[in-house]
Amino acid sequence: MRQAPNIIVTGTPGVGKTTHSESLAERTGLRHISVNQIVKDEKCHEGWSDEYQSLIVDEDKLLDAIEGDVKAGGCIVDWHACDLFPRSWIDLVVVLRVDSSTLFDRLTARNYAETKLQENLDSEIMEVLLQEARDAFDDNIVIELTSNTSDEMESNVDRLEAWVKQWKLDNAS
Ligand code: DAT
Repeated sequence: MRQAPNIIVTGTPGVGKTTHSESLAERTGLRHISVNQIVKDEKCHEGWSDEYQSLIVDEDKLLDAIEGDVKAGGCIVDWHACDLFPRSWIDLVVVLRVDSSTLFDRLTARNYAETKLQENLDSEIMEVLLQEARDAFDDNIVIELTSNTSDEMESNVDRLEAWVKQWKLDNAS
């Protein structure tokens, strides 16, 4: 049994996964696992895709790389995909959402190329990652939070911190 919960923070690039995960890790002592960073550091990829302008992730290698940490509990897994993680590993899935205009501004600030920017805006509008999370995990562990403003982020992190505290009380051995 885990002594601390595992949380996935997911959503379209630019919604605020890293910012939320770092803040929540600081407040709770949970460990932020930036999957992007692990893919690069542990070379869990099969090279670069020109079409998607991103690394082609080797999912088996990635799961092997994080399995030990995640099974021990207390991890915040920050990535734009969630359906590859075994259900038994995960206690809560947080799907962050933003308005299109906000996402446009954030991805433009990151110098995203036109096609990649449009694909991500479409993905957010079509709720692709929310649907993916609902298909992959029980509905009662998937929550959708908006991340347009700093105030919203603050209240999201407050809420998640309270959830972690309650999980620990409920699961104390
Ligand atoms: P992601 O990890 O999902 O790609 P991020 O955490 O790097 O996103 O955030 C992208 C940018 O948007 C970054 O400059 C911080 C800013 N940001 C994120 N969430 C925000 C929020 N709720 N309010 C204001 N700015 C936010």
